Amino acid sequence: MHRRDFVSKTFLASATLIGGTTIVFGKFMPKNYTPLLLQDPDPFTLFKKNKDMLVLNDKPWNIESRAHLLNDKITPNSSMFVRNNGLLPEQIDEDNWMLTIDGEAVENETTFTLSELKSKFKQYTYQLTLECGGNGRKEFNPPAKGNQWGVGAVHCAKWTGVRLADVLKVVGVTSEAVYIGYHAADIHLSRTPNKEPISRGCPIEKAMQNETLLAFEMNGAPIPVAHGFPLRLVVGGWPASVSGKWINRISIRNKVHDGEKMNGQAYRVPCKPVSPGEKVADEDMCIIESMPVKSLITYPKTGAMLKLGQTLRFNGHAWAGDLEVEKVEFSIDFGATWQLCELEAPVNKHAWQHFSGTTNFPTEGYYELWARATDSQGKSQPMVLPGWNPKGYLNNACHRIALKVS
Ligand SMILES: Nc1nc2c(c(=O)[nH]1)N[C@H]1C(S)=C(S)[C@@H](COP(=O)(O)O)O[C@H]1N2
Ligand SMILES: [Mo]
Repeated sequence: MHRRDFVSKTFLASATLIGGTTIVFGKFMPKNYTPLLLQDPDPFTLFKKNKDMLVLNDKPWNIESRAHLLNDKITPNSSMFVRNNGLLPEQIDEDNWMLTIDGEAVENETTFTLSELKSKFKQYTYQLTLECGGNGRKEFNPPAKGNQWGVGAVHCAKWTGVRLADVLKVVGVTSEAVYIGYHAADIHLSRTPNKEPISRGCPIEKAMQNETLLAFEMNGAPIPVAHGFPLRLVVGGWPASVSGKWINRISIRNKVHDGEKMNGQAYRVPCKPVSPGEKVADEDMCIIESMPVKSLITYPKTGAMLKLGQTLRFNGHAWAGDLEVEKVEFSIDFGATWQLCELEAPVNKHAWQHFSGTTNFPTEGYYELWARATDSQGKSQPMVLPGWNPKGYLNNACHRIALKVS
């Protein structure tokens, strides 16, 4: 099985460790033997994920996080959702990893080794919010095909790498440059050679932003395999599909990149609002760029039981794509009245912001806590569902949790 191959090649080629534990008699292990623990690993063990996460699909792996698992200010690997369009790369050789910069609008096509990237350019660390364009898809009606994400396809980890802009300046970008497109080492589900699972990108202006990184570390350690080891493009605030994992080539294009999942209906929404269920022609669909304002209550967990008279202190995160979040409000009366939360500034551009608040409950019974964020242009989250679209993207409805006071 391919997954097994991947596991044995990646984890066992040189190491005598399983998940950080030494295989004591590893040197006596037969050459092509796969330890029992790794023969059919569950995804939680394989990817070191919290067991409360939800596996939506195993081929490709799609694993969703949950609001209460995202309470940390910096999301740890154990709580990060995984979204793969294809199969994981089968062989990852960090020492010989290359990144080629090519395309119609490159001055000098250049190939860098990973160690050249690390040594030739200044390194930066940013916390960057990555949300899948389809986060919240499961609420749309009529339903949209695709992974039925609830609220957990978002994370904000700390990425370290070099600025894509610094690399592009060295290779040279002609005045024709419009877009960049990434290419990666993952494998198409059909296993057709040269067919890519996904190859997306962004306009050259976004690529040139200070925070757009070619990252090789996440949260101070090598990037976990599922999240793009050994090299990932990280583009905060835009659909996470722009942040290519396992990248080995970036093309500087003289037109909008036309790689896999850039065309047709993928990662696009109707340019003008449509009625639910309506068919929309490809030419009337527009590429999703900056993600809309959104918030998530990460504490307490929905279903929390409170004592009457107890003051609840709650908290969460809010983000707004390329913009900042200006305010977060909460309601315990189904939106009849709203109060302001405390809101922290982002640690850097495109990092989510933390909100918190306290509230008391007048009597025993069932309550809901709702949160609503507003961006720096005055746009707020919709209460329930935003505009229906054929592929179920951009659901930024208010997050709500259930509470019982007794
Ligand atoms: N090479 C490659 N990059 C990829 C993908 C992929 O399938 N292959 N999936 C994209 C999508 S759709 C999302 S939402 C994010 C998910 O990132 P994560 O798995 O680190 O959470 O990665 C993006 N980058
Ligand atoms: Mo995605």
